[in-house]
Amino acid sequence: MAFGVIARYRDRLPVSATTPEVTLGEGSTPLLASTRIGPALGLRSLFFKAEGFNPSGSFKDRGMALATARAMEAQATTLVCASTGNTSASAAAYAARCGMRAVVVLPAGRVASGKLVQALAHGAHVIPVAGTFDQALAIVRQLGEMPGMALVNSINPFRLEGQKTAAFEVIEALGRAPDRLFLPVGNAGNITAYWRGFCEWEHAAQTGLPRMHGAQAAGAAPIVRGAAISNPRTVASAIRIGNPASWTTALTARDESRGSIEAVTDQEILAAQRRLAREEGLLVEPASAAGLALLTRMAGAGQIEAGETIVCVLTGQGLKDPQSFLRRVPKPAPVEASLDAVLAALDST
Ligand code: AN7
Repeated sequence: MAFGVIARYRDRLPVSATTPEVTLGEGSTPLLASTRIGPALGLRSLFFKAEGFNPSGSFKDRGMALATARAMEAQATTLVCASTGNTSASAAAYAARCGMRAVVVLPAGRVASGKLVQALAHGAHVIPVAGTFDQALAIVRQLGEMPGMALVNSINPFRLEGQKTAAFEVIEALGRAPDRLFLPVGNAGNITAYWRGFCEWEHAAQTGLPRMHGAQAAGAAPIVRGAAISNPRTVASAIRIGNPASWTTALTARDESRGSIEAVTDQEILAAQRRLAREEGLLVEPASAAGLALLTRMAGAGQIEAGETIVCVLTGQGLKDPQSFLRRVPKPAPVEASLDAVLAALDST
């Protein structure tokens, strides 16, 4: 059976007979029916697209497979990117897989520890800069012009082409497009890619179109405010972005779909993250819970019909950012190794 996004969707992607079939087994992630949150919100058909199941633990792998394949085909030797963490983890993995070099430029001290470990473990050249993600992106835009270099941020058109396959999978799982799709928005590539995927499939097979709902963190919500932010702040480090590269196409997705892009507070994000872990068994990083945070608010305000089919995209794995938990949940203290001590500890929790 074909696996990986290039093999599965070859006829819908910009590949030729000579494009190498680069894969780490990305895509084919589960669309899980909500067992507890949906009913609690009064929604009968809520689903989670669990993108943390991708090989490097985030949706970035879909686009990275294709971007890496096309970079190899163009005889590039080095993948280069700026990143809040997940793009660098993914680029590092695919570069290692293909015998290429990865150069990742990161906002110093602002990348979750698991993601940094991934980039280092895969042998990427990690260069932290004293600045924001947006500043790092400005630098790699220039680096990417140099000989042998392939820029693999979502400015690279093959990234979004690969990422649109997630929309294809959602349609295949449901038999049609959902009524609404919720997802976090950072650099705004993913909302652009999903909308493209839904539109392409609708055009070919009349599968319908969802309303697209993007969530930005309140301290990093340039699209909601209508102005770039020089010093974005949020606990959701993955979407700590002040000047999104795909800003215009995100507005198109919002407006053409009659959707919305709204800000959610860190408190709402962390509450949604906690609920996913405790009520659904799904551990995601804070940014990945932003879509559910927005859905929770809209459902509470009576803006969603009970029978609508809703998909929330959970973009990345929770183990990437252990600090975001450990700051809030104290580690339990050890007790004596006896049944009595364990029972006493159980009583006191
Ligand atoms: C878990 O890795 O921008 O709106 O440099 O890691 O397409 O940017 C990550 C973004 C959502 C936002 N959820 O997606 C990077 C980076 C997670 C993410 C987003 C990111 P875009």
